[in-house]
Amino acid sequence: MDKMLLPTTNADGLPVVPMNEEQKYIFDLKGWISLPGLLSEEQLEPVCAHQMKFLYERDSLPKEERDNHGGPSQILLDHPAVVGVLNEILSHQSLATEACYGFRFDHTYTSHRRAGHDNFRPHGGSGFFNFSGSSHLYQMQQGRVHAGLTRVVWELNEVEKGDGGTMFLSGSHKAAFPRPTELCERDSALWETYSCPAGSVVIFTEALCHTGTRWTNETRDRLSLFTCYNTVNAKWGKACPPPEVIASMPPKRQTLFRGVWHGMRDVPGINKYYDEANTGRFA
Ligand SMILES: O=C(O)CCC(=O)C(=O)O
Repeated sequence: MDKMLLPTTNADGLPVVPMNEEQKYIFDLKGWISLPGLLSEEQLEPVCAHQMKFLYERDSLPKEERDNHGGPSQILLDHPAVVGVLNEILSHQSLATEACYGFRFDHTYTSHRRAGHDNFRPHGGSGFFNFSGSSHLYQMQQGRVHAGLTRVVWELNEVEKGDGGTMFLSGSHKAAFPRPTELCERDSALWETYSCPAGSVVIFTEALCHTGTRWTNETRDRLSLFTCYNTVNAKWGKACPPPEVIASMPPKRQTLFRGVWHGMRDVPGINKYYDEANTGRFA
């Protein structure tokens, strides 16, 4: 793959952090990877405040901030370390330029969980064998992988061992056999998870079997964004941020919200740009 055309900086001009060889191997082997401690306290504080207002006092926010990824939370969308991973596992080279990401935003939600909240519902797996309409697919060639629908979980509060972070059946994105129910019960030794400081990211292919579980920490809530990215010409979730929110972003970040198509030849015939007529909004 010619990597020269992949963006080398994010929308704020920060250098993209490419995946190293160990990270690539772990992601392909397990189907997920964690990137601990990506945000400083100065970055984290306004993001957390924005998420809480978005959840509980939405009308108090200016219109251009009324979205999970509005206002201060837009920096999460294309954090240099996240772009580095998505460049490697998801980007479609022929739709990427230095000014335009080779992948697009799919959908997101924010989850604020107090002790006792339970989201145990294992789903997914065997994505290597899925056809493309599903989006939950995983492909690989010698030295290269493609993860279709990819989830980036931002953990905005610390997650300690036993707290109840997302759990993964590592390797199940390539599983050939149906998953036996008893191997996926909550206390199965096959589940893997993570602990991390506030401001960390966990990235996984939706082709992998995964689940939430019970949040157990009585003194610290879980506050997470579950943001999905997809191939430029495919979309799984329906939602898209309001136009005012996208309009408030720098141009390269806006390319995450372009229409869902590929095309060919030169712009505007090929989907390497964002403008108000080329948006993923349906309504
Ligand atoms: O609740 C969680 O930790 C995982 C959520 C999940 O399974 C998903 O968003 O696909």
